[in-house]
Amino acid sequence: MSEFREPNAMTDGYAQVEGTRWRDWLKAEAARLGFDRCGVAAVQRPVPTANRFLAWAADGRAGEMEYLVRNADRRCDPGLVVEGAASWIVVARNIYLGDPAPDAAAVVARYAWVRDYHRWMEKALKSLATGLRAEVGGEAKLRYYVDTGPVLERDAAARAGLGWIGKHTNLIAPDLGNWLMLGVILTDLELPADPPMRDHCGRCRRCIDACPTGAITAPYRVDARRCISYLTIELRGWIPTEFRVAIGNRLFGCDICLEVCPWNRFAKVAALEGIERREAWRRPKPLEWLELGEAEFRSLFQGHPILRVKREGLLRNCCVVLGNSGDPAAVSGLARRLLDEHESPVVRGHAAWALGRIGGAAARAVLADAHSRLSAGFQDDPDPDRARLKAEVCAAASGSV
Ligand code: B12
Ligand code: SF4
Ligand code: SF4
Repeated sequence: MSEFREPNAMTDGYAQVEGTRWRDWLKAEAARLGFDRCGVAAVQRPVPTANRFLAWAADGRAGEMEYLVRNADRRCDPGLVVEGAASWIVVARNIYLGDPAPDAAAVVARYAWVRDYHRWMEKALKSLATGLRAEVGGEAKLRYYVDTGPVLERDAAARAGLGWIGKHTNLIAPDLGNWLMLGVILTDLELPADPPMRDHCGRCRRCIDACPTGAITAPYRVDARRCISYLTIELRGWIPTEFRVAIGNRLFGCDICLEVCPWNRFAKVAALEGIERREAWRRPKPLEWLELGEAEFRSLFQGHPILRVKREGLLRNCCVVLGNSGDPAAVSGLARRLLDEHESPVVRGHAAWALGRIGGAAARAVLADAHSRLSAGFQDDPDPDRARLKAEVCAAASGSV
């Protein structure tokens, strides 16, 4: 909207009235679309926390999430994403549905109990952007993202006054806690900004102390390579052995640092009307999921976040959780995976590790069988996954896991 940039007192006054009207419309419409929070921040170029992001990326803390580093310049400068970018519109949706079953064999992160948030949040954001375009009656540029763009969503959310960034690096709203998913619209419209909120973490460090892998290496700093969420969702292939025990019963994602945050005493159970959810995933069944074939996997998780890890990733994670359970009832299922020559070496290798952890005569017999089948050509298999599988079996069979 070019008239917004006229250095003219009359026009500027008009723009402010219009901007306020649009912002009010936005908040009401966002609420109607089901969002629990909506706020506006002025775009700054580069974003004031650019150096934090660049240092994080330069340290290698993004691990294999190379896409975060590849477009670092755009992440730090919204003007490279939308020409003439002037405002962030940020929305948040509460996804809290209560807690996992206390006696569950495994835990799936809460956000994955509901249909993939990218889909329904993007749909609602598209409606919000389309409505705003009609409201302003102009050629406004409006680009919306839910994880899908080169933008720092938490940074924008904090500056738009939705809450503050806690030491666990997630956004906390004082009256809702930290169970919020975010989405943003980046626009060239100049909208009046909301005031940012101050940090209320104080001297608390519960999240840092609770993290089982030491991934929160300092307040407000997460090393993704150590984070269970990264290890069980983003990382393809082999989970580094040093983290497998610490993963415990976390089958997909991790909520530990979020769970311990005292601000969740204000969390409210979300209505999430019209959004499909899987209450059964409060109590996931890793032994049953270990038996899933490709087609069954796709049909069970279609439209849900777990689809992202593909069958190989899910079965790999099931093996780790079952190994950590120490439950001898898991031996036969793990043995089937390990001895199946058509199974992926990654799943077979993690099954071997799990059998090594469970121990006992039955597990040792399976490992000895696998070892003798695989030991031919043990030293120099040219395929790195097969070579790794053999090494995992060898380590598990010799009792060194
Ligand atoms: C990559 C990524 C991850 C990685 C890395 C996480 C991380 N901490 O960086 C992994 C896979 C580990 C991950 C895990 C999770 N993620 Co994630 N993830 C992302 C993604 C795609 C990019 C984040 C990023 O750029 N990280 C790099 C770091 C450097 O940036 P940053 O943490 O955002 O920090 C910036 C600002 O916050 C600011 N800042 C940070 N600290 C401080 C401190 C002070 C004092 C100040 C002033 C500023 C400041 O500076 C930084 C640079 O601008 C975002 C979506 C998006 N595009 O933003 C979702 C996102 C951050 N993830 C989200 C969620 C829900 C999770 C999980 C809870 C999922 C789960 N249950 O398993 C965990 C939480 C783990 C944790 N403790 O962070 C939500 C967070 C919602 C919220 N309430 O904050 C997001 C926003 C997705 C969404 N659309 O809702 N995630
Ligand atoms: S999500 Fe889990 S592993 Fe990652 S920082 Fe939080 S507690 Fe640590
Ligand atoms: S647990 Fe404590 S330090 Fe961590 S984010 Fe919550 S209030 Fe802040």
